Amino acid sequence: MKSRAAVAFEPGKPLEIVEIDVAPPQKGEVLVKISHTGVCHTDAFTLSGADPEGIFPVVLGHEGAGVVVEVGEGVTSVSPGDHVIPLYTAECRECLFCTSGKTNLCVAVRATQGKGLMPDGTTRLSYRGQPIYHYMGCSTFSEYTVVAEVSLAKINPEANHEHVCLLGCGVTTGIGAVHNTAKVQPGDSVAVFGLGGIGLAVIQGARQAKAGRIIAIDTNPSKFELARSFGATDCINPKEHDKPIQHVVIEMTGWGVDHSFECIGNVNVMRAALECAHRGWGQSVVIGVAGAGQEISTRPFQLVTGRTWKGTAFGGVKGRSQLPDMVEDAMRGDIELAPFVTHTMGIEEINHAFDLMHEGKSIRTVVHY
Ligand code: NAD
Ligand code: AHE
Ligand code: ZN
Repeated sequence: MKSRAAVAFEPGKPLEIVEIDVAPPQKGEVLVKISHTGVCHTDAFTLSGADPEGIFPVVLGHEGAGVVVEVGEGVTSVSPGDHVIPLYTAECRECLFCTSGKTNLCVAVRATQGKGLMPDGTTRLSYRGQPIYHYMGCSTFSEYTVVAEVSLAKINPEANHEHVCLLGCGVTTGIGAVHNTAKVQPGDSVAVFGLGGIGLAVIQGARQAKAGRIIAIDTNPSKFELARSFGATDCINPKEHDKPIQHVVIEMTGWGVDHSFECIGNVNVMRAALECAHRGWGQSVVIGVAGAGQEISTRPFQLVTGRTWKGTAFGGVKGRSQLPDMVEDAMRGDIELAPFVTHTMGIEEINHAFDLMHEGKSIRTVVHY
């Protein structure tokens, strides 16, 4: 079938809106009509060429919501008409990782997903007879996309897709990092580096966890108002200080914070986030994604003196099991999604969404078909 799609033909170039061909879903696969998709910084990261797994031409997008159109052979957990959120972290419920009880990092489709392919090693997307690669198992920048059954969370059909698409990545990642990865406890102090969709979701999660002090840090002070409304108690702009930001946080708190979160993808800030964690027990969670060849470093003494460095993917959330309940939370108002949506536009304007992100003017742009 034909589908309107925003295709990244080359790294560093604007997306092109074209009509691509989408082949029918094969065994264990599902054809989904995407209604809305958020634009996450990771889409921009891969488009920039910095992603070691970046492969072109590709249909990016991984923060979507839509409706099942057709299922392939053997698919039992969803049917045509079901409302779904595609998952870039699958949940097969059978692999070593799914059954470990320790992680959400399912490996059922991860190897082929990283190569831009469906689990059988081929692609369902093409343009003028040439294959187009899938992205993160989702490719939500196409109106119709094919996704593995294990990569779909079935959600309440009453949910507002313009909002709950953000649970496909940004908001779930931030909130999940607080509850599943850091396990923030009432009264704990928190520092959040980077106040985009991820950092603001961390702040929302920290408030849910009844954290005490929540220190929000960004070089763009226009983000502070929303950060305060989500629960930040202090907002700091590193550009207004002549000492390293970790020293500023330590001076504000005495010995540092119980938990810090890096939500930017900057390896120097990852170091600062680790080093502002409390002596003896503070932990720092890396959420931001850094480009090919970049590495983190610190003095080992920072770890010897009791700090822990952690990371999280999709906030540790098991998508098929836990995302439907998070959608219910959002419908009840226990997760706030509307304030994240600063812009909405049609797929034809998607390059503007990337411009707004790079200019620091948006939190999330939601694109509709
Ligand atoms: P975003 O661009 O919307 O937000 C980033 C924020 O960081 C901006 O507000 C920007 O002003 C701020 N910033 C930039 N440099 C800074 C600095 N030196 N000091 C302080 N603040 C600075 O991005 P986003 O969509 O919120 O994503 C954030 C990061 O999280 C990205 O790296 C993205 O790829 C990653 N991510 C990871 C996961 C995961 O599962 N681990 C999921 C989603 C996104
Ligand atoms: N492909 C990159 C890494 C990109 C990355 O770390 N992605 C995050 C999700 S970002 C969502 O916006 C993630 O979940 N990673 C775990 C996984 O399995 O992909 C690289 O460095 O190769
Ligand atoms: Zn994302």
